Amino acid sequence: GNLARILMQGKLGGTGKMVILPVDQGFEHGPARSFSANPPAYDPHYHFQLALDAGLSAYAAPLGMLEAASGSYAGAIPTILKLNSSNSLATEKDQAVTGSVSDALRLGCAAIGFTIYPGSEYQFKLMEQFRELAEEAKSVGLAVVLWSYPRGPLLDKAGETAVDICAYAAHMAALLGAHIIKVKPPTAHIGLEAAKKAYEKIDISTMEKRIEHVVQSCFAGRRLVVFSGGEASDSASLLETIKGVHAGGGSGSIVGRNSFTRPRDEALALLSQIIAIYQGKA
Ligand code: FBP
Repeated sequence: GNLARILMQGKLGGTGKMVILPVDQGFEHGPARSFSANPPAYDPHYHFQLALDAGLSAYAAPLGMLEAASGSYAGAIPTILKLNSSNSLATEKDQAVTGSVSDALRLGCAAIGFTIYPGSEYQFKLMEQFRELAEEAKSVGLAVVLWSYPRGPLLDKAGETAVDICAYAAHMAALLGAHIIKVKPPTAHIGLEAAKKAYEKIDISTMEKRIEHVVQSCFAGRRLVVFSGGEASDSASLLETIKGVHAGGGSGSIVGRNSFTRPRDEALALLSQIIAIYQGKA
């Protein structure tokens, strides 16, 4: 059904791997931080066209972004309607519900997307909101993508990507019933004191090993786990991380800022290098 639409789309169609373009950063970080480096990116049409021309698997965005271009691009590429959003003016580690399953159906989306912040003081509310929306989405045949981003009083910046915290967040996303689980690339340190002993026997020395561990934590590899691109960085270090994701058995990448903050030609070149990694050609 709809999960297959994502897995059959674009240059990675049929490989079991995917590269997704997410453009919710305008909401999360503000328009200038997101789009001023490459002004054509202020236009919602730009992102559909970029995802299509790059041969990506899907495009994810909040309601207004999809609506503003759906007249021209409906059906051209599978879309993921992001159903909740945060913003940089907020002091809480929380998200507002900003779309519905019926919006996703009306716009012909393949999936809904949702963010939880495990560790935040709002985590249980976010999980309960997700449960309800995921149940509704599945009942009408939509796929379910969950961004699981640890955040909150217990975690400093390093703790948010610590390998044990990342694997824990990914596992909770699997338990919550997500079809596609989205986390940040894990770093080689342990965030939760109580987990230290368990990690004495787990190899977390390389990105490949850490990815393997996160994928194993998602039902022994029975779920699709994709890793985000992160803030704009140099191509070499991004590609290095993505090679680790591929080697460790990750199902793909979600690359937002590293795509649309670059001029279009550079973005297309970088995305084709990323796709080549997942095709096993790099
Ligand atoms: P990027 O590739 O730009 O990191 O996009 C992935 C993403 O999950 C976006 O969907 C989201 O807006 C952003 O990262 C959130 O990042 P952060 O929580 O670090 O501000």
